Amino acid sequence: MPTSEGHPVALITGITGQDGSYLTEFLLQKGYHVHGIVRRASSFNTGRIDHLYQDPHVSGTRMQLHYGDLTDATRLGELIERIQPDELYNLAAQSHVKVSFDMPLYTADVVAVGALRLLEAVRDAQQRIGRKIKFYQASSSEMFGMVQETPQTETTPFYPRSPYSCAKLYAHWQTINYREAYDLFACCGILFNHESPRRGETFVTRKITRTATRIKLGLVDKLYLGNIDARRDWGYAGDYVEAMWLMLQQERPDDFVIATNETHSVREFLDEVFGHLDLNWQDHVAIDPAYYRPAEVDLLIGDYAKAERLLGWKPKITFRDLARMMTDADMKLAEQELKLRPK
Ligand code: NAP
Ligand code: F7E
Repeated sequence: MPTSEGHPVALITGITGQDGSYLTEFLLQKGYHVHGIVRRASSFNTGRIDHLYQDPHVSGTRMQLHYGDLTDATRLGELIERIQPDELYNLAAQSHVKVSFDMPLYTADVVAVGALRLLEAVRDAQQRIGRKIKFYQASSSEMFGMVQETPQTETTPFYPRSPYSCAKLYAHWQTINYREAYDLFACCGILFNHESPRRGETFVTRKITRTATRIKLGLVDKLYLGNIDARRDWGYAGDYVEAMWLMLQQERPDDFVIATNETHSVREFLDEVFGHLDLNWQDHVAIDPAYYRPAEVDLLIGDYAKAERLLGWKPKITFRDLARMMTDADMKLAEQELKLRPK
């Protein structure tokens, strides 16, 4: 290792997550050799990347998985030293905002200190191998929290409102600090919410498309939600991973907002999804305060002007197309469930 044979080498933490799966597809198409760090679990957690799996015994394999965890500095250092990636994408996180209120210390360990562990390992490995390892940090629009100006840009002051966003802000500033202090090629992508049929099922968009399609087929009757007045800038994950890669192809490292420049409420997402299914969401949605957060982010809307100007990036999938894409994909899952259900 590395068995790159002329291919650029990428290492991805969080390869089994939504973004990790789209980024792996993207990089493989670009000719990269992709290494991914996977957590050990008692059942398989590679469902999102199984279609990309290549038998390591076959020569020419360009995707390899390695056990590791962002809480384990020794392992991270060893993997970076051995793989010697050209580019490292840090996508791993306890990424659920509501869960971060239940598990603040764990969230900080993985999200905040985890990023620092990687930055230290990169700094160390670079000195040994004598060349740069480009680093991408998955920063988040949640860092804007109680927004200080609208729309939010790279210069908008941060005001985090959850253990998750406080941890992301720590990782964000450490990434910038390592760039300035040690000349690391390190970029932060401040990504606004991005969704897809591979979105985790407890995030609000996927929870809605998954349950609405099951309601349509009579598998369940109710959808329980929290604050449906919250507004987000929702884009498509497949569009957003390209922006991550573009950041690492620039002459100079920098930070970028990636967004759609539109904001929609959870209610509007319900309108799109239930409307597409010829249903009225008011007949099925009930509010359960258990889904409220101790502190909420009411409104997010980004401005991707800098990314468009310097990276030539802009989103392709609209809000309506995203809602329909997710609904259609979840309808297939609901149909399978109906078929397998005992009569
Ligand atoms: P996701 O689907 O929740 O995936 C998170 C990934 O991190 C999974 O592969 C998960 O592994 C892994 N992971 C969790 N804890 C870990 C640990 N201790 N050690 C190693 N790996 C660990 O998240 P996503 O939506 O793809 O988001 C990717 C990144 O972007 C995250 O850092 C997220 O916080 C950030 N972000 C996301 C959005 C968004 O809207 N999606 C917006 C801004 C920023 P398992 O599969 O085993 O759980
Ligand atoms: O909530 C409201 C909830 O959990 C969106 C992560 O990827 O994006 C994501 O964080 C809104 C919130 O995403 C339910 O209160 C109502 O206002 O889908 P979400 P999030 O918290 O915005 C950012 C950019 C990240 O970085 C994060 O990693 O929807 N909401 N009812 C609900 N949310 C959930 N999850 N479940 C509900 O029942």
